[in-house]
Amino acid sequence: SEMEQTFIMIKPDGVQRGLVGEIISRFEKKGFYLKGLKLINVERSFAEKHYADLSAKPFFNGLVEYIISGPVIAMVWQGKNVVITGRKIIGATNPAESAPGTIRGDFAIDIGRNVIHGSDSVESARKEIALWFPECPFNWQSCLHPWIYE
Ligand code: DAT
Ligand code: MG
Repeated sequence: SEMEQTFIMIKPDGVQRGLVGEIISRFEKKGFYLKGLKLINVERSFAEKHYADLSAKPFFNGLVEYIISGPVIAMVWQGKNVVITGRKIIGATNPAESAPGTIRGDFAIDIGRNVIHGSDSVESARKEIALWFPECPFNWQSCLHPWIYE
């Protein structure tokens, strides 16, 4: 899992509230590597595809409206166990239950304004990266690698 990748998206509220630098900083300082990054306005059909698994949920339309309400930051992060650790950095889905110290625990109040998305498994990360980065994530290696990994 040393080369594991995850898809992370800063949602429109995170961008509007100026949390982009803070969020990127948390992933960077942990020791993960940024392998893809873009500011993008997504169309309704694209947002519906991203959240296809939730299409039967009563909150689906509101969720899609929220995601298309402004630009988002789409990213690929790489590192050992980055999928599960990324989810821990982000915190629980409902900010009311996210621990302080997590992104949602520190910066969010309502479940429908929870600032950030992170893939929930290696398999969904693979699908989401293929959807959001058809051009393929950028491949580079940090010279700090041996200072972070044994
Ligand atoms: P997560 O984003 O933590 O992976 P999820 O994939 O279950 O959570 O749901 C995607 C998003 O949908 C979530 O970030 C916020 C919204 N959502 C989930 N459950 C909800 C609920 N019960 N009511 C309103 N919005 C909800
Ligand atoms: Mg999810």
